Amino acid sequence: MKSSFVTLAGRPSSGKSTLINQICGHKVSIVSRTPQTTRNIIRGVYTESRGQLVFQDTPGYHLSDKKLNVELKQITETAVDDAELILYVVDCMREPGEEEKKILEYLSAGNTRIVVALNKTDSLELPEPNKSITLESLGNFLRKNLKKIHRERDVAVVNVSARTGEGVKELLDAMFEFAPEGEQMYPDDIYTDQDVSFRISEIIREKAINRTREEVPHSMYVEIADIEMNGTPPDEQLWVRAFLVVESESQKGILIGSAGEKIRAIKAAAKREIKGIFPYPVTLDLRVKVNKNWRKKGNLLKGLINQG
Ligand SMILES: Nc1nc2c(ncn2[C@@H]2O[C@H](COP(=O)(O)OP(=O)(O)OP(=O)(O)O)[C@@H](O)[C@H]2O)c(=O)[nH]1
Ligand SMILES: [Mg+2]
Repeated sequence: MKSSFVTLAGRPSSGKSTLINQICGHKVSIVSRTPQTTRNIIRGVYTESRGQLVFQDTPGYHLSDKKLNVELKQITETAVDDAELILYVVDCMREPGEEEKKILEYLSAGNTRIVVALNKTDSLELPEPNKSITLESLGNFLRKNLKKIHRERDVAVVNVSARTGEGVKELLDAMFEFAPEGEQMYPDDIYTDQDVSFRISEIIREKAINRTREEVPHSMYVEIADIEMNGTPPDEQLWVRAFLVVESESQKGILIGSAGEKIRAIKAAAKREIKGIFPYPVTLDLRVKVNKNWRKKGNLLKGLINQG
């Protein structure tokens, strides 16, 4: 059987997490319109008759000197360096800017086989698509840059829509073609190996990101203060006490909202999703607190990005 770790790479918001979720058939990694949503290496498992692919989602590759961004770039680079197979996700609606060129430089310096997913092809059907680039010219540009080191047979380019699933079958064909023979790494029914506490914290973070704007999504992290499983099967109940942590009192005010409206909406949305994932009732106690300048605190950052 075929068996491989597949490391995703690409700019922020290119659709890496959406694609993993589409392939694995489950919500494995959180998604938002805000760039730099993913902050951890998150695994999603896809198993079928040809074999098993273990996808590793990564933070979007973003050029910035800020401490958090530097740490995120570092974990993406390490994951790419260690990769068995790379799935490089490119937003076909965006011109390849400085970041895309840096990623190409980085990817073409290694000799790992690469499958390029030209993503968001569904957007080409919008009334006013970006006319300055075509799928063909973008594909050629990427192939040309990756071919510096890679032999032609080590790069495949596939057009997909992570949102609709169009092209995902062809993408899987290309990945199974490149994947080595090996042993199955996870049982058939496992689609992710994230622990309960991390998954819950990510769901809360997604619901908060999707209800805030500008700097607030980047200024948040989630702290699970307590998590307890009470009762005995089949009457177990999960009890969670969590904090949405922000950098300032004004951000705290935004997250709480007028008369607590915003935090209640975040909590309700998070509870709905948590309920759909775990087979037991969940009680969530969610509050907001401030940790000034947390994005400059090295140990805290390392702890946050190394969970999962
Ligand atoms: N139209 C369209 N939108 C997509 C597609 N894939 C992803 N998106 C949207 O693009 C945005 C970013 O998606 P994510 O999956 O969070 O992107 P990401 O690459 O994981 O982003 P980071 O974690 O920030 O690096 C979201 O609003 C998605 O809904 C697609 O195939 N078509
Ligand atoms: Mg992501």
